[in-house]
Amino acid sequence: MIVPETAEKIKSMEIRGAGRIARAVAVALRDHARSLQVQTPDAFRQEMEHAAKLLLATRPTAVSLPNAVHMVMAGLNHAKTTDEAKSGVIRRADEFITSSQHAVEQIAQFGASHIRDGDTILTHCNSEVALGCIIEAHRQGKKIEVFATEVRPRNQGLITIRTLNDAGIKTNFIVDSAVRTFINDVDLVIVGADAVTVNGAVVNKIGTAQVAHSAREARVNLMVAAETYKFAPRTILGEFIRIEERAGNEVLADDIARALPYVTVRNPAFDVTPSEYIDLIVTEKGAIPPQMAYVIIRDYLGWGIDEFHLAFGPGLNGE
Ligand code: RUB
Repeated sequence: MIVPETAEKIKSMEIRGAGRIARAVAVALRDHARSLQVQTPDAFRQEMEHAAKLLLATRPTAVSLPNAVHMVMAGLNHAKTTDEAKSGVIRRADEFITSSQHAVEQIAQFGASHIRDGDTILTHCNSEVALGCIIEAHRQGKKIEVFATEVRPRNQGLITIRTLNDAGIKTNFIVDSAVRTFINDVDLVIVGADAVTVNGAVVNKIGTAQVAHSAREARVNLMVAAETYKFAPRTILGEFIRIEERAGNEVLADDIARALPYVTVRNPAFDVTPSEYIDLIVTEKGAIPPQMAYVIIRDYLGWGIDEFHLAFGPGLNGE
């Protein structure tokens, strides 16, 4: 049962944020593998693929989701018996969960080193890793202040300000459209990512591109905190990241909308910030300029590399 339940929670956003989604998916696949009572490795694989499909269909944008599924399902490779397949999946899932938690901690350390004593930071949406950097800087005794946006329509900013408040960090809560007004008071913008493409563009909560635009105009640096499993291997092949568009009633109540027949509500959940607006992407492997996204994909996301070889021949490094 855990798979349909997890899928439903991801769809409804009870489980949300790219990293948490990825870990929830790994847990669901692991527990599903544990509970399966099938006789043959083929039947086991079929059941696992069915579960993976259900999870993959929940939200289309966060690349951490297919990356996590792929890493866990790799546990099936070379398994000759059902027991081998089962233990392979369980081991891969546990490895993913542990390395994801470790990545979040590592990014907090690296990210905090880019925050100076006295900095005012602006963040948009609710990113576990972006907040990790801010909280770590505060823990190190740096005197910082934060501007956090409201994040219409789902108000993820409320989660952000609670977390910052609990950490004892001085925080200003602003509506999304006030970013331009306050950007001159800000030293650094830190956001998370749902996906990073091969050309260093970052897909994140709707409004991030506007924040980045304001930051660039005001000469304020923008740092993205993103684990390597948020990088999108298939963008090497020219694939686009699908931007989720959610129901209009998240923005406008149905009864109001019904009375406005000429009005259509558009509700994209994410937008794309081009690499020119990004100064640094902090990953658990270190901080890189966005132009180096290809290297992260090549070196740390093995999957799909065979397909790249088929498409392009040997990699740039001659492998
Ligand atoms: C969440 C969002 C977050 C990223 C990164 O969108 O855009 O900035 O997922 O989060 P939603 P994290 O609320 O629609 O899921 O750093 O926690 O992985």
